[in-house]
Amino acid sequence: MKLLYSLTSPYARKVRVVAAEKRIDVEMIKVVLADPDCPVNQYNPLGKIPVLILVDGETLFDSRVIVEYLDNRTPISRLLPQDHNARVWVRRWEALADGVCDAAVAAMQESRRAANLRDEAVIAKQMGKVERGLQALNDELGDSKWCVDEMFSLADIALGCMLGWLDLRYKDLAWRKQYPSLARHYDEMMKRPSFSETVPPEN
Ligand SMILES: N[C@@H](CCC(=O)N[C@@H](CS)C(=O)NCC(=O)O)C(=O)O
Repeated sequence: MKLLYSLTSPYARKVRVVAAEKRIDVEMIKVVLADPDCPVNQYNPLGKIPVLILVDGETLFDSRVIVEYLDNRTPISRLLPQDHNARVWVRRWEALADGVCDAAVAAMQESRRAANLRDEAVIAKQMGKVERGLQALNDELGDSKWCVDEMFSLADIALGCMLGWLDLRYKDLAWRKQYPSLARHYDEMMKRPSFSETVPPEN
């Protein structure tokens, strides 16, 4: 199996952390999306990473589908609970964490447009999603060590990858100060090699 990824993609990081936690060997193929020869469109019509290329040549995307596939490949370190309710709850955390990332990416793209094309209302709308999402995640986590049922799961991985990406792209956000439960959770995540070894580099 091969994974098309970049070092800075929070969605690809989610897959990399899952593969490491479950000790699944995946050949990592780093791509540069801005490169005109980037192969991603051949494997995902949406032109997005991550993409998992299976041994028979079939491809899987997006990150939520890939992590489910990997979690079912081996019972080692189950990251999606077997219990239906707990599983739905984990997926809800993942949807919220990924959604915060989606909004933060959209705000960043808008803010990079030339000043005469930039729409501040779009940025404010997207940043509203980021702030409400972070507040909800912080409140729901509260004093718990892990997001769902005091068990390490995909919910924790998705949350950590989103926060790590905010650290990279939104240095002024000061989320640690505003959301202490998230800060504590992030420190806990950093104790895991799967997470600390995949921190996105400055570039
Ligand atoms: N929902 C998707 C999001 C993937 C995504 O947006 N990836 C970004 C990189 S971080 C990308 O490939 N962007 C290229 C584009 O949108 O054209 C997932 O979870 O995999």
